[in-house]
Amino acid sequence: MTRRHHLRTLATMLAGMATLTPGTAARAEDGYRLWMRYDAPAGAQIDVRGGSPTLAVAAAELRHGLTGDAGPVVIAAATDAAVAALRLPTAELGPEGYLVRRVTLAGRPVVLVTGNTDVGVLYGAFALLRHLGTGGTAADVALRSAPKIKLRVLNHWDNLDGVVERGYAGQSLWDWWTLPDFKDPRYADYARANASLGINGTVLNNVNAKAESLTAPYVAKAAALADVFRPYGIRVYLSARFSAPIELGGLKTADPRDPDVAAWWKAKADEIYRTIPDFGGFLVKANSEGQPGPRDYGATHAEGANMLAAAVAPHGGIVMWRAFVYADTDPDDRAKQAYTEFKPLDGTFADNVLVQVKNGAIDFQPREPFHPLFGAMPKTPLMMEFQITKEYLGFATHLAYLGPLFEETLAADTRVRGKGSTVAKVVEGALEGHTLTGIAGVANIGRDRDWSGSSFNQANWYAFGRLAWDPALSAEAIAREWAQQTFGTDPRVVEPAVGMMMASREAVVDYTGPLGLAHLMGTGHHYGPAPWVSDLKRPEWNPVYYHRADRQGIGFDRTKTGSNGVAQYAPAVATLFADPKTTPERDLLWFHHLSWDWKTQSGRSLWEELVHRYDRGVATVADMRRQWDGLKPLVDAERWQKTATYLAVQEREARWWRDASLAYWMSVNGRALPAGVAAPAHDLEWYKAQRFPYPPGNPQ
Ligand code: GCV
Repeated sequence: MTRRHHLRTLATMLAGMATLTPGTAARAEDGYRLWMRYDAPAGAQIDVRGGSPTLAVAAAELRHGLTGDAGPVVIAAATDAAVAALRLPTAELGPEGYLVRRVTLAGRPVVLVTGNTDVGVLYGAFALLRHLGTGGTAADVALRSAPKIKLRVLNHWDNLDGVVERGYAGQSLWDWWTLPDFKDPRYADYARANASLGINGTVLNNVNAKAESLTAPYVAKAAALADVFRPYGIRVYLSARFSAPIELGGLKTADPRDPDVAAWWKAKADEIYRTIPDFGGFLVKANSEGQPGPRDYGATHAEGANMLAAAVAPHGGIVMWRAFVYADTDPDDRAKQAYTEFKPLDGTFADNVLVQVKNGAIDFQPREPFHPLFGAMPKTPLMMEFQITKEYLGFATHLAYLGPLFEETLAADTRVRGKGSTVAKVVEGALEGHTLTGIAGVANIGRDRDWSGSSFNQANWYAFGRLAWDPALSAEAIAREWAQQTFGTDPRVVEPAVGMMMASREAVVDYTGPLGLAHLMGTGHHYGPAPWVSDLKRPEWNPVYYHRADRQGIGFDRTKTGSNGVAQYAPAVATLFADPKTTPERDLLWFHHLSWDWKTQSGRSLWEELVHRYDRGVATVADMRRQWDGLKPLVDAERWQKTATYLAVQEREARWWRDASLAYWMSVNGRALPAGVAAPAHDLEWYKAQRFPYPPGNPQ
């Protein structure tokens, strides 16, 4: 880093820390402080050994969050002479791990926070605060951890005009207009929150990218953000529009095999690195949903990715190349297309390319089986892409804790190298020995005062970060530690909150698309139910493409008699998915088209089971509401009220999903509802007639 950068970083950091000023006065509980609600009076003794901006922010964080009761705390890298003399087992911590424990330093008992780098120390400081915020004490502290995945990255689908694609928490956090001059103090608080989880990268702009984000003025704006984030160990990345050499460079082509195109990207990369010396690299959505890409020129995705990779390689940069592709020209099952296109390219990507794969093969549905590409490209680092923002799970208003969704995917067994070949091991690189590894989450962050649109949405940001650090953590344990830090450690609040969270995602699955149904939402905005839609231009945009319901049955046949999508999984998994009797019931209609009379595990017919699950989903939300009502005396008024109001919206909308779906299924199968089941509130035509102009997150 140049001296100029160093000074700029320090200045930015100090400006940002204005918002960190500790205070004991009562604060509005508006959610701004996220899970970092430090109310500690001053008095902590923090001894910082070293003078980097990163150690300075670590010390500021501890001064802010610790009471004097913690006793003296020393923060220092393991290379510090006094720390090195202790001969602690720091070697296995790697470049980002931490060790926090009681030691005697220069004859004085202290809590030592250390790591091999200053960023490791910073993560240790946050781990200490988490330990104390979840009921631990300084007396018993003994923490040690290192991240299992190297790149832990947020993807912001933020447009340069401030609109966030699929964003439900207000405008983009990045005020591109006032950058680079004005560095909103929120940028530093954003960095603090991410660093507290170990998130170490952020892609600032939408994958549906504009070429302008690569122009000098916008690179300068990105550089200003990079300066704020740097002390927190966070690198900045940009989404690159593949046709930028044409749009910005005046070239006639963006063909990756054209030397002028390669030279343009190389010069562009050099220019970016002059401004942002630790720039992370590019994220690319190519030949997907209308975006330009190498296929426009008959070149492969690997040729496109490698050309960009060569441009950033001299600077240590990487390329994250998305595998989210499906084409209107390809009549094959949409769920098969990414595998068909990418698997043959295994082994042809440059060393600094990761292929970024969504958790499932369609598109972030409330439930999808794991993507068949995981395990299928052993020679290529596959980066997981989760969606933290709830495009298909009720936007910001529905309470849906995504920890169980993330956990379910990471724990899924690909069986490619025998039992235990989990998706997590693929992503960690453990299965095939990759050292370049990554995980991305599409951010749910905006300019709303509470960052994520609701208190409970913050838990999804939190859970993503914690699982990115360690995919083996349990979703429930993460929910508990989040709730303790967010609402306080009183078990009368924490336990019901955790219970609500753990039931919530399954409830959304139940009331939107039980038993493996998916993609049944409204067109474009993706708000609310519309399983009847069948008139959109591309077949795979229509919900009827996915459910295939008729008078006899329902579901997408992905076995040999259908698209044979099951064959994309390893044989041991394919065999299970090929038979409806061995397919997990949660994925039944994803893989099979079955009679409405098919007997499910409960003994109910498929039709009765569907109805049962829709009702169960609505009932779970009603129960969540009751539980939250009971917490009124124990939660601050502001956060309690907003959550209560949102839960009421969720219950109303869960009923709407259930009623509209059942009305439609009955119109298709001609069946009556089982005895005692409530009829939909309206007839099908009423549901079909609903219109929703200007919903959030859907750029017009
Ligand atoms: C950024 C889905 C979303 C799009 C998104 C796309 C993607 O189709 O609806 O808004 O575009 O996924 O992941 O590229």
